[in-house]
Amino acid sequence: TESNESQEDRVGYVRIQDIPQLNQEHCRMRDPQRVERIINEFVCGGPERMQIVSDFDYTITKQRTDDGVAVPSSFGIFNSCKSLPDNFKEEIDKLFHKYHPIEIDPHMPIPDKVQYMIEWWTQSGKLASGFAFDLAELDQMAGQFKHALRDGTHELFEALQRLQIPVLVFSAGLGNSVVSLMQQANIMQPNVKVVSNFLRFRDGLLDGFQEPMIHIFNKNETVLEGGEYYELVHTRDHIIVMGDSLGDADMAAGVPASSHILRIGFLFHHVEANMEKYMNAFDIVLVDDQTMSVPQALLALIDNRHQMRHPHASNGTA
Ligand code: MG7
Ligand code: MG
Repeated sequence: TESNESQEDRVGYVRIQDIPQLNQEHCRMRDPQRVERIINEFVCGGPERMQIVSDFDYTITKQRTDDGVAVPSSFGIFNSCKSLPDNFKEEIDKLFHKYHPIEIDPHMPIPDKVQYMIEWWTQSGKLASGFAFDLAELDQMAGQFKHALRDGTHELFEALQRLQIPVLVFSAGLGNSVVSLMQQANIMQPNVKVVSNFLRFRDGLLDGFQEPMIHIFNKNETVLEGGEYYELVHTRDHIIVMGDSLGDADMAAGVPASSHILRIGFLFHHVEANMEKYMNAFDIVLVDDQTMSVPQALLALIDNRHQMRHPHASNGTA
């Protein structure tokens, strides 16, 4: 019934209502028009302009598994290694009970929290010092959770690899666990880079974490500035950001203002209490969604248009 030709009438324009994954009951959007506009920018711009920035813990891994088995965080995987010194677990738990309430305190201003978080990561690194540690034990622990990735993670990473879209996995957790789990799950491909805290060894003994420290409040692209990865992606101005914590929404801070950023937030805990904040921080909020269906659907749209324009393009297997 609309008579005037607008952008929306163009052949190939994608509408939210035609993307089933975005019309599910548990998929919420504060501003669907904005999401629709960005999706069309992504589809028109093609894979060459895309990059993905994703959190790891409870974003690539599930928040809830079918068998009800709790998935440990990347720090948790390390902390449960049996060969750690007797007092380690006790001391690391003390730190957790001191600092975690500060991390989630809804009243304390962020600048005050930053100091505490730096203290926490620093003391944690000090505890992880001065004893021998065999990384094979960490591999063995991490391997137990390689099936705890969101449904569709393999397919998503396969598509990202085929389309040569860089993926930054940005974690304030323990990078060794992240890489080990992703390797054992066969998703640690050449287009994937993990920026996180990695164990450091000195004279055969553990010596805390390598620098720079990545904590929950400096987890954004500004910590990468000038680095190799930054060079690779700074011209890719179409960005999908994925995370399960509010702070994850800012992971692409530091990219040029002209960029188009689509933020996907996985909300699981205290859904009602958190809904408003998540709706404000993320463009798409997925409530208790343990799949990669939404990012997969977006990638499929980009992929399909790309195939139409370049029907003979390499499929990446050559
Ligand atoms: N987190 C931060 N630190 C630790 C630690 O030493 N042990 C454990 N178990 N957890 C820690 O992925 C980032 C999350 O990891 C937690 C130093 C924090 O709660 C943070 O949100
Ligand atoms: Mg997380």
